[in-house]
Amino acid sequence: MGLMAGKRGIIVGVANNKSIAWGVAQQLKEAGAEIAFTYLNEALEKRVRPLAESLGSEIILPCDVQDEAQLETVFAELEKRWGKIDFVVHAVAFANREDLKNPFSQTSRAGFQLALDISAYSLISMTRAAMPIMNEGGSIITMTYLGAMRAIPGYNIMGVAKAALEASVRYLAAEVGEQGVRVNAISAGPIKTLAASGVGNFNEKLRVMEKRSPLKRTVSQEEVGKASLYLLSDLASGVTGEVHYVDGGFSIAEG
Ligand code: 0WD
Repeated sequence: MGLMAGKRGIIVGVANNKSIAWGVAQQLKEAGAEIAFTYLNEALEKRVRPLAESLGSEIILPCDVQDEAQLETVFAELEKRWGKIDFVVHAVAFANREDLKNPFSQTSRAGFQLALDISAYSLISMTRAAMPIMNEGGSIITMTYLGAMRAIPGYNIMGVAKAALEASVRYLAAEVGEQGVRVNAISAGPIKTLAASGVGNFNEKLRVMEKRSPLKRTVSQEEVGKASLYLLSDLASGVTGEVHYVDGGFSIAEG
């Protein structure tokens, strides 16, 4: 019997087989979880559907987190099919390319709103939509980055969005704890994915990790998946409101 046997939940944020969310999905499946997936649009559906089906998933739904009605439909569908759920994985983020490239003070108001809406507000709306069907002992996780804490060149508006995301984790955890639900974030080191391709100097970030992190290497989707399994399972039943680093120790080492 796996750690997640009998547990059901949803993963939002698989774009392709390089996605961090896909690393999480594989670990959860191996541990016995039943998983529903979402895709952002039809182009991504072509990639997500076969991946989801390869894990035996039967619930694969469209979900643009900016569309409140669609988000509610997703959770209504989960209620119809399953009644209750045990976990939510939030692994989405977005910022306009020019807002990542331009000097930070040039960030447009619209770009600020877009990045914060997709990357941070969506955790709030997703938690709101999920809570009515979350079992006691349920767990919600999201993905963040060190750029929330430090001014990392090229991360710019995403750093502000991740800071809002991390604060939201604490406020949500404080609110839903009474219902026996936990909310945590994983702060992952740089991993080559579709989203990462929009961040300037990304290869440089990987090289710096290899040089300066205590483990002297980068981390993998699989390693983020294993830490996610811990936070989503009963192994972490006493842990909530945390930002858990999976970065080879980079954040504690001298710069
Ligand atoms: O180095 C990295 N890759 C790190 C990523 C280090 C630390 C944290 N993270 C975070 C990201 O900021 C994000 O929150 O992990 C999360 C997952 O990102 P990922 O796995 O690196 O990237 P990717 O495979 O691209 O998945 C993110 C997906 C989007 O992909 P694209 O590239 O098409 O934007 O988020 C989804 C989309 O599928 N997404 C949305 N989903 C629903 N509604 C939306 C939206 N509006 N916008 C983007």
